Amino acid sequence: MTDMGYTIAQKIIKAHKISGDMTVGSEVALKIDQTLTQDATGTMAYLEFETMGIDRVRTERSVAYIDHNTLQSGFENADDHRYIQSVAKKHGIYFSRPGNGICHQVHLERFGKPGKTLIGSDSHTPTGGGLGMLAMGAGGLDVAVAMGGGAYYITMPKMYKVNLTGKLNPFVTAKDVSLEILRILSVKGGVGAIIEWGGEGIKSLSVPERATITNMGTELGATTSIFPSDEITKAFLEAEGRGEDYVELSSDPDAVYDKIIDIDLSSLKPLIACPHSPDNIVTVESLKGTKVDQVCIGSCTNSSLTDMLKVAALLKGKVIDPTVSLSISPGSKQVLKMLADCGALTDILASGARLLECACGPCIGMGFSPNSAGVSLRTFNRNFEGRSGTADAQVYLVSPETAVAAALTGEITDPRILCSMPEIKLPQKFLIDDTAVIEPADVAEAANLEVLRGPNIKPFPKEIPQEDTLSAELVLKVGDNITTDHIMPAGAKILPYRSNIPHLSQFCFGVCDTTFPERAKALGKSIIVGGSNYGQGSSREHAALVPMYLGVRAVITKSFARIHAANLINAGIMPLTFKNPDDYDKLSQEDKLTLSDVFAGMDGGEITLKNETTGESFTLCASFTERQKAILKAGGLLSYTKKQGEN
Ligand code: MIC
Ligand code: SF4
Repeated sequence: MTDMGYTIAQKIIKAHKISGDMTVGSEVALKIDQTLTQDATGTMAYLEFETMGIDRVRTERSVAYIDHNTLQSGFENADDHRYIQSVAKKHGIYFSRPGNGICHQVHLERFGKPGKTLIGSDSHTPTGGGLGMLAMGAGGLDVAVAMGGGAYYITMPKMYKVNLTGKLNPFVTAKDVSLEILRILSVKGGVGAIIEWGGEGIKSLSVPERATITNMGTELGATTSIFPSDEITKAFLEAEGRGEDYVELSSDPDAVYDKIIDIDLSSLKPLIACPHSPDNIVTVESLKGTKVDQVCIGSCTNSSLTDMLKVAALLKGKVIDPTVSLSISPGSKQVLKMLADCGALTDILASGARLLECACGPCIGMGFSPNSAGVSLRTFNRNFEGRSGTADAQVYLVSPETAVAAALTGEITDPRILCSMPEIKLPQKFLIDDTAVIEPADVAEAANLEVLRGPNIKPFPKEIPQEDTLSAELVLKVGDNITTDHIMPAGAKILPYRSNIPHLSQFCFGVCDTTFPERAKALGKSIIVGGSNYGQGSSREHAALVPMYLGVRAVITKSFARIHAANLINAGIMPLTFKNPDDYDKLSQEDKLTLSDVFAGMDGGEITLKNETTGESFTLCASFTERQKAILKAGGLLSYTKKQGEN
């Protein structure tokens, strides 16, 4: 670091740094104040935590949420909920019951604190950046280690700043700001960076609006996004009865940024992300008239009280188009109760909307899948192919205002032509009711508590140490921007098996090639090749644990998304990149490959790959830290952590 001023993120990193230096690209170990898990990644994270043999979490606050797998069409999800509840009680973790809301929304309301570090086993953990937290998505194993008091390692990111000027016009929203930055930067544009939002324009954005923006920063591939903590943050925390959690936080005037982007809020129009990528952006007016079958309002991006009050006001006294199915999932019990108390819920129901529970729901394909080839407009953050549960659905991402306009007219409609925007006043005080958050047991009681496990919970797969020579077949070659939804699909049918890796493995890469699991298993040892931004999207470590179970030993790509690369290392799989990206074209599926002198190569940062089928050789980048090399040699983070404990 220089003697220049600090950005907000650099200040928090400096205050939490355990080791490492803050030069861009270096590895920094951070002390983690808070953790969160959700149920789709939580079961595995707590199984990993239990394996570490630590009695009680060592964080300031750890919370286990149940919000993803809430459709209980068999015993599996209910068993997982019961397991998480019992493990939380025993080990010092707060438990947010099913129905209490989506982890990111509830955490923002009840637990997030400016200036603190938070990691969560969910890629949208950066939602907390709306409150001035350094909040990052991570794999379950990293969260387990942090719960045990261990450091969280990040590669020191570059610092980007987005300067907002002006004010949003009616019907143009924080969601449109998120879509605008995706239009500018693309789904790869934030990789290796933290995005700080500032400028005069942020003064007109409430904390939930800021959280919409930091939430969707995940789709840029950014390490995280963050807003200053200011008077607006203070007012929000006071309204949540948590005024004492406020601290002011801003960047130094002479802070240095690697990139500065200016956005004039008053110049923005309602935007829409077209299938199948969040950066496939056009204006809503350009798609005017497109027939819509389904509209979904909710998700951790757009389910705050403000969002829902706007939706209710726009629906009031109207009935939705008879050919459209509209779902509303409020983000939390707090939001739902307040909607009910002020009568807004009645306006929503009277319009013909279907009320879903306060959970992720359709966002992760947990019900409410669109009809075949259906057009679905969603206020969510991801529209990856197949994610909705309907393989040929066309999913678009929009603001709540644009969503209502489509629900009323039956077609994509610019909301600005609807009516005038009703004035929405936020309450001075939110309704506070934490009865759905169960406190952990005290140490004495905890010692006698039993952890309740179900038959669907299978042991963690066997970790296999890397060897000095890797000879294996190229089992699968894929293109650019492969998401973790491609690698390990979710949805109502598959999600119940998140704690059963052998069962889950049948679905691996199902979107790309249904023969993959069988072929990989038969080979016993294999290599995957991908294009750029491989592993973008969800933080699910299952996208690494399942390939590990199927025998994948290395993944070679043009570039990786941050969390997935870390998850691969944690699973003992080598993430390697082509030194010359054109070498990607020299490899074909079923080629026999050899990587020799792997350990010396890791030390030197380069490994030679020989394609035995064509006879060609070329260089792969293998830049790992000492810790990462030790993890790979041990076969994964769990074995590494156990070994550390033995020493
Ligand atoms: C998602 O939005 O893709 C999820 C489901 O929340 C995931 C977590 C998971 O796969 O369980 C995420 O974003 O990390
Ligand atoms: Fe849940 Fe969707 Fe948010 Fe993921 S993106 S946490 S599935 S609401």
